[in-house]
Amino acid sequence: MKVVHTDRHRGHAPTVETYLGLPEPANEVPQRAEIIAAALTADDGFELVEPTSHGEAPILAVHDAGLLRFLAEAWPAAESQRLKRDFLVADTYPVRAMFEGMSDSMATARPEPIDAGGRAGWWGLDSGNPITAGTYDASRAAVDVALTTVDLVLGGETAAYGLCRPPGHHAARAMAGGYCFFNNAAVAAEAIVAATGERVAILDVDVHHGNGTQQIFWRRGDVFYASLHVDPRQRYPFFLGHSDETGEGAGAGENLNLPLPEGTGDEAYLAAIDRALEAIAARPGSIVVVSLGFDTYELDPIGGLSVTTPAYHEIGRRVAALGRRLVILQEGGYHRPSLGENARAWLRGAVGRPFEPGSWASGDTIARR
Ligand code: Q9C
Ligand code: ZN
Repeated sequence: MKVVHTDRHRGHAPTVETYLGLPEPANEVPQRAEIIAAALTADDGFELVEPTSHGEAPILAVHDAGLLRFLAEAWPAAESQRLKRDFLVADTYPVRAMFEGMSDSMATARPEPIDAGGRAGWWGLDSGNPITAGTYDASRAAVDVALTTVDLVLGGETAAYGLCRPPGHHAARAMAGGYCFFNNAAVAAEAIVAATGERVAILDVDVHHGNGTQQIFWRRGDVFYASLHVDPRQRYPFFLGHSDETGEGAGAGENLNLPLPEGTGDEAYLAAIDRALEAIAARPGSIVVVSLGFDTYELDPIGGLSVTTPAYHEIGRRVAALGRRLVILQEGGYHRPSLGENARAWLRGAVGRPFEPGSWASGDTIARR
C-alpha cells in the first residue's frame, strides 16, 4: 500500500496546549506522524511517497476564503502585535447567546476582529488548539497529502493511506478547532465528487465526532457521512454528534452518527462498525474516504473508548470487505507508543494481509491480548 507522507508536518510543533485554562503538554505533536511513518517503513508491505502540490482551489471548494486568510496571517499578525508567547489561542469567542434575540446577520455579518486574540475566536472553536509559527504550512501540506492520496486511488490503487498531520475532521467550512485547521477528509471527498461525479461516503472512526465534516456536508446528498464516536456529552466536541443529527435538505438522511458510551470495547465497537458499513453499502459509489483515528485505543490519554490492536486489524478488514476503493486519511490518536502498531494492524487488515503484531517502543504487551 502506498503511504503519502512529508516532513512538512513538522512545522506544526506545539509543545503546550491549554486545557481548562492551564497549560498541559501538547497531544497533537510531530512525533505522532514520525512513529507511524517509521512503523510502516519497517514493514515491507508499505511504500512511502511524497505529496504533490494542489494549490488553494481544492481547499476553497469546502472552506471559507476568510479561514484560509486567517490561518495564513495568524502567526505573522500575532508576532507584529508582540504577543510574547510561542502559540496563539483565542481570547474571546462569538458564542451564540451573545447574539440572542438579534437577527442572524448580527452574528454572521459583524466585522471580523483585527486583534489576533479576537480574530482567533472568530475563526476558532476551542481554546485547546494552539496556532504556531509553522501551523499554516503544515496544514497546507496535510491537504496536499490527502489530495495526493485521492490521486493515487483515482489512478487505480485499490487503497492508499495519507499520513495527514495536523488532522482535519473538526475543521468546519469557516472554523478551525480540535487540533484541526483544514478538513483534509472533506477536501478529499469534494475532490473525488468533482473528479468522478459519483457519490462518496466518509467513514469517520476517530474517537471524536467529526463536527466539521458533518457541517460541511450537512445539506449535501452526494456525500454520506457516517461517524462512530464517544458520546459527545462526555467528550469533545460536546455540542454535535448525537444520533438525531441526520442532515437536512438534499442531505436529509445522509448523516449517520453512532455515539458510543465511554468505555465501549471491541465487541460493541465492531457491531457499530457493521451498522455504518451496511449504511454505506446501501448507497451508490465506489470510493470511501476513511477518517482514521487511533484515539479509540484503550490506552489513549484523551479518548475514552477501549478498542484494542487486534480489533484495528479486523476493522480494516471489514471496511475493505465493502469492496470499494479506500482513501484512508489519518486523524487523531495520542497514545504514542502504540500508534505505529495500531496503524500497521489497521492498514494490513485493509489490504488482506494477516495480523502480525510487532512490539511497541515501550515493550508493552497489552496490544497482543
Ligand atoms: N485535554 C482529534 O482527535 N480537546 N482532535 C482535548 C484534552 C480537543 C481531538 C482536551 C480534542 C480534539 C483530531
Ligand atoms: Zn479524535
